[in-house]
Amino acid sequence: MKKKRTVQLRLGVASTRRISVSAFLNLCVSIGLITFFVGLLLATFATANPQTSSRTRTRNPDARVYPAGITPTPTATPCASVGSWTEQSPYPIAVSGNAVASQGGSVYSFGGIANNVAIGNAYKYSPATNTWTLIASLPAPRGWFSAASDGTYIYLLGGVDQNFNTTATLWRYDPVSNTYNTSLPSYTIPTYFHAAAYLNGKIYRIAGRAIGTDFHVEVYNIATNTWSMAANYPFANHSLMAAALGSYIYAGGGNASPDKTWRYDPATDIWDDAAVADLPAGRSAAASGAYNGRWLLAGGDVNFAISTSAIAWDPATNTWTNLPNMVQARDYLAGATADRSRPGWGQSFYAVAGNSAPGTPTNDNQQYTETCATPTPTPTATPTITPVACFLFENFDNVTPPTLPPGWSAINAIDPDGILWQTSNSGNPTPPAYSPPNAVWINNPDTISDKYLHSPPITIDDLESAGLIFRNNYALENTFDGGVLEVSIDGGPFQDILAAGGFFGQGGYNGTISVCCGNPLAGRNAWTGSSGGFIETDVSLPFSGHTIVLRWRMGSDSSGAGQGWRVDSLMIICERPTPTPSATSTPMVTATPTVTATPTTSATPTSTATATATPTTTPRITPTPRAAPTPRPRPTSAPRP
Ligand SMILES: [Ca+2]
Ligand SMILES: [Ca+2]
Ligand SMILES: [Ca+2]
Repeated sequence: MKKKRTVQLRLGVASTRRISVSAFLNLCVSIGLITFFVGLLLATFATANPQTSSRTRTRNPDARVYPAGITPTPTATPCASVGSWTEQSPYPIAVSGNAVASQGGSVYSFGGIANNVAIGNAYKYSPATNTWTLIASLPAPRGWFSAASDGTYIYLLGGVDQNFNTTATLWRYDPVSNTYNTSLPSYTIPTYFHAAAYLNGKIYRIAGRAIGTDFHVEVYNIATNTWSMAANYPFANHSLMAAALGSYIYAGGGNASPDKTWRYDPATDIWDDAAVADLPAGRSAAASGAYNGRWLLAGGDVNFAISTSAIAWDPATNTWTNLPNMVQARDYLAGATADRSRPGWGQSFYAVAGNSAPGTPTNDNQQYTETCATPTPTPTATPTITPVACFLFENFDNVTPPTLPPGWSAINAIDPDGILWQTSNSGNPTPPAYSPPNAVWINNPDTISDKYLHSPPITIDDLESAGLIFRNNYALENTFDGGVLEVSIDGGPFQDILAAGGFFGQGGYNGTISVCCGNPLAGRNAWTGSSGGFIETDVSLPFSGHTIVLRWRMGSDSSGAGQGWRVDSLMIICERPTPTPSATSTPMVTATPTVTATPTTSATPTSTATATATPTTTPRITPTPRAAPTPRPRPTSAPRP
């Protein structure tokens, strides 16, 4: 039987509503200016950012550092500019063979080889401020190793130590506490020059250099804290690259058959050659990651020479495309994708450090950014954008509870009580709504359940990157019951928003659901415990060119109830490229300057946007944690308020 804590932390003070969203929706509708709405959202971001919380694991601390002065829209960049590389603030030290991962909008780089020895230095890069900051050093020096993030922690795998002894250590870095957990189990075969990736609760260590060259694939299950073997990589290989996209791990390149690529399917435990086209040229020791839905490889050794070349593989067409060349040719570097400024404003890929020649490390920080996913900027392209395509606002206030708004639907995959997601204007958890009177709500029964809330389809066209903001009030049995956000892309199966490539800017998952007692979300990161009233959750939606359906999913286990989960004041906004100067007076042309101007004004406390939209200036109250008894299990007939 499961052992449960009897006391659940409950945060008692609700955040204070600052903007009347419903009133503003009416304004938006009457004026018909989406861009004005976007301006309000920027003001909302700016005013919400100073929020602090005493809880320790609700979201990444970087979520609040986005400066309001960042201009989200690139200045007059024509859409023909598919992507470009620029040097950003240099890495603090010259290094190669470092391990890089991103989490919560920051890029983290660990260790590496400097002066021909492995080092322990580690740094965090914040794209919003273009600055590197020192973080806690590795527990011991490491080089030629790999990092992967599960959205909560960064896992560091193997590599060589200061004596070039090969290790199999698994360390877990916690960005919130800036500490390392060194008590996780090591994997079996010590390696360096391996590849690593995170997918669906598991970390993969793929091949690498060992005593000889290794072909094993070891899988760390985060929930069970155990390693197991997956199907072997098709041949022994090292200095190869990997990335997770969708439901698969992709790996390829390396020192052996350097043009070969493979797709690993965890469901079948099979490495598939044909599922991913082989590389146009042999490549090894490159930076690798998922970017804008594709597998990006940057630099490395191409045909055995240090290269500036960058390529991307598109799963939709199973083809590799040449990207613009990097600024500097580097190998034995590493990279990761992170938000440029804040969720929804697009992402960049960062290729950090690397060698300019054998044994010659550098401190480059090369940023690849695609400002426009469509390479053909015909003059008619801009006017044909339909502004409503990537726009969703829902405050759940224009219906009578328990009715859902049009386009929204609820279903229980495991239904012990017949209670579906529904609108609600009273009851627990309190407050009942962020924008009164209604929020959407689901109960947390004391038995196994799996309850879905589906959004209407949202089309994010090729010229946009999208972000989701919603208000999130959950009181779910801590670590045993929880909620997740999932997405279906173009009618495909639902997957966790993080697995699909989304990122939380703030208010992300705060725990892992226990595997003990039948919760359908067992082992997954989720919202669990109590948010202490409504918090803000921001999610980037890097699904340009796709139609998505969002799913809020509550899963509960076999005993122990909670008050439930509320979602309110939900908005999806999109970044649009600045039109070319030749574009005539379409609404977009006049609208864009408003968008770019708003962040600047909102940087000051007396922002006009804030003043217009906010009738009250009550400062947000920092919640104070206090212990309260776990809510008593309620009869199933009672939960609907
Ligand atoms: Ca292949
Ligand atoms: Ca509402
Ligand atoms: Ca439970």
